[in-house]
Amino acid sequence: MHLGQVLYQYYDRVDEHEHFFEQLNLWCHQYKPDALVVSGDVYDIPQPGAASKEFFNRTFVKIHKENPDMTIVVTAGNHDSPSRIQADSSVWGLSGVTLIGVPPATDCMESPDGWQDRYIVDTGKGFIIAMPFVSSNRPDVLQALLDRVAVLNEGKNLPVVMTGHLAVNGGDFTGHGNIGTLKTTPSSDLGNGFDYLALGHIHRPQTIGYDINDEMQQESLYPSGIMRYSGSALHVSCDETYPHSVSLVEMESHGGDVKVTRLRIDELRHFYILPESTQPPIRSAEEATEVINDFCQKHKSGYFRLRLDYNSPLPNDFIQNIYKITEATGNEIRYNPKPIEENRPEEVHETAAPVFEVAELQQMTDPLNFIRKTISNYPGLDINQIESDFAEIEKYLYKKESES
Ligand SMILES: [Mn+2]
Repeated sequence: MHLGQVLYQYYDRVDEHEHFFEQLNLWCHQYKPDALVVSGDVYDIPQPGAASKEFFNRTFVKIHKENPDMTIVVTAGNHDSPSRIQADSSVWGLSGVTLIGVPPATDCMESPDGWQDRYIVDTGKGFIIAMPFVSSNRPDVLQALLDRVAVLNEGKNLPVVMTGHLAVNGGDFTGHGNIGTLKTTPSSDLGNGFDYLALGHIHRPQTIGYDINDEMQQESLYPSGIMRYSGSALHVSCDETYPHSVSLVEMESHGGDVKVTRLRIDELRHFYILPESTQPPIRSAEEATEVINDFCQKHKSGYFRLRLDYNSPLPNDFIQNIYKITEATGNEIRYNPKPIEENRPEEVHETAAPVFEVAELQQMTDPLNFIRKTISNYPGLDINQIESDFAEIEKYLYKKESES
């Protein structure tokens, strides 16, 4: 959900999230699902502000109150603090909302059976294994959870759902930047025994192993055992040009067919690149003003990013004009200040260091791998120092994880 996200260090997205949850709540009333499952990245940052926490509380209390028979399961993603999400778990449990932040302990496989039950929700109509983000692959743990459910499900034959927050091999990761920066997991490491693996982390809705174009259909019928990303609630960047949706999943029994209906999300603000790719890039302040004014007249809302000609840069103070124009629209039209530059001379292209921002590193599951691959572009950085810093942070996180 990425609650509390701020784009371009300037725009909060509260009204966009509100617009999304209004639709989600209506769908809950309309389709009366037995369960609502959120697979990670509740918040955009590990230490969300009071306003974001208040938003989560208000929204989920409302959804729960209006749909009291629906089980709600929410797990932490890589953007969340496992222990902070877990800290609220017992309070939410009073309202029948399962909130899971901390994954099974590193030594859980040495403990007798029973630890699994903290992660298993029996809705009476089916089982949900609520697995939060784990920084390493743990196939034995996932299989132990599935085996435990198999025992509980004996003679019942109810559908089994498991959550996961990771990038699975074979997925389409458009919108996640350089693919080399994503750590992916083979699907064979995710265990056997689920009918539906509800995946989070990748923003594009898709079923692993099936044609991505199927996403344009409203409904699909799959055999049991699918792995699917429902996709993010909101577009997170200009690169996400595909439609976003909520997956309505229907299953009769364990091992039976899985029907997926895509509920298309109406977004308050879309992302645009100006001018369109059929037009030449912008070459002057006058051209830019015209393009932006034209856009503001045609569109009530949206995020836009400019395509500029590298050889005729805009004057430095032009950005103030842009904000003047967009602010007159009452914050409905928003500006991405990182332009796309075209017609860069070859040699500049070759020597230009790829610039990455902290926000981009946060989107990666394996930022260290990305840094290793691009380190030659940053002569000022010492890879050994960075590696040892990462190791120290990882050690600290493991310690925190096992303490909670
Ligand atoms: Mn994520």
